[in-house]
Amino acid sequence: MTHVALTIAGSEATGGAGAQTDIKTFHQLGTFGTAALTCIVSFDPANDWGHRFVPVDPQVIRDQIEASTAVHDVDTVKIGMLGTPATIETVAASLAERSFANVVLDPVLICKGQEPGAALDTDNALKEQILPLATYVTPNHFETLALSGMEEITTVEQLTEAARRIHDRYDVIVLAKGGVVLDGEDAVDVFYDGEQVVELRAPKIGEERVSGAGCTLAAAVTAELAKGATPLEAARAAKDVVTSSIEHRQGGHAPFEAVYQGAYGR
Ligand code: PXL
Repeated sequence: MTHVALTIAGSEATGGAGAQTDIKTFHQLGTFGTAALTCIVSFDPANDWGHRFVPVDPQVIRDQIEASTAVHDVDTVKIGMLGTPATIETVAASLAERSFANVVLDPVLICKGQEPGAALDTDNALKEQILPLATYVTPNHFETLALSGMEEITTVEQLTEAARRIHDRYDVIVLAKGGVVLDGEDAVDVFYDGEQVVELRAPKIGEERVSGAGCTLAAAVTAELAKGATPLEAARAAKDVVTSSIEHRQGGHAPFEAVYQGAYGR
């Protein structure tokens, strides 16, 4: 039987991020992908590609998670964008009702197009209700600052300190992403599981962020864990998947490009 991976995430219609990215990554890594949608994001070409955001009704989110977990034996789940405190409460309750071996959280804290006030509520709800249920978290530079409480992260040493703090505060495995934000030739991520600190490096491909890289990393970790990889093996494989997906990125009419997972392993 093919291992199943479930994502609980938002739809991003252009296929560059969110649940679409997760499903593509799951498939590319040989898992059977399933998705419960939490919100619908539609970029607005007439408004600087801002995010038009519509939450999915909480009951419908519950129904989707129920359907997916009733059909399949799911032990590994990825949490992507949740978007509102109501959605967070619903997903937290659905997670708590079941026992997943692996809950990989991509702590998407803010999204362009959301009210700043609402975003603060959402951030707090995510920290209070979802993080305690997560086993593995993949924060980007901004999210690492927010979750660690550090004032600045400009070096790999600081990124490592932040990963330690997040692990100690929330008792989760941490894969903290330096991305293009830290200076230097390499894109550095730091893995910390409470015992070992491992720096994962790959030469930077340009200095621009590519849409969907973070979603792809967390989804690849999820797929690898679903197949039985150790947390560190999953992190290493995920780094390779992201590097390949950025190398094979897809341009379009928007001012940003999007990852493409389809070349990995071919
Ligand atoms: O990359 C973060 C992200 C996650 N999920 C959804 C998104 C985005 C960014 O656009 O739209 C649904």
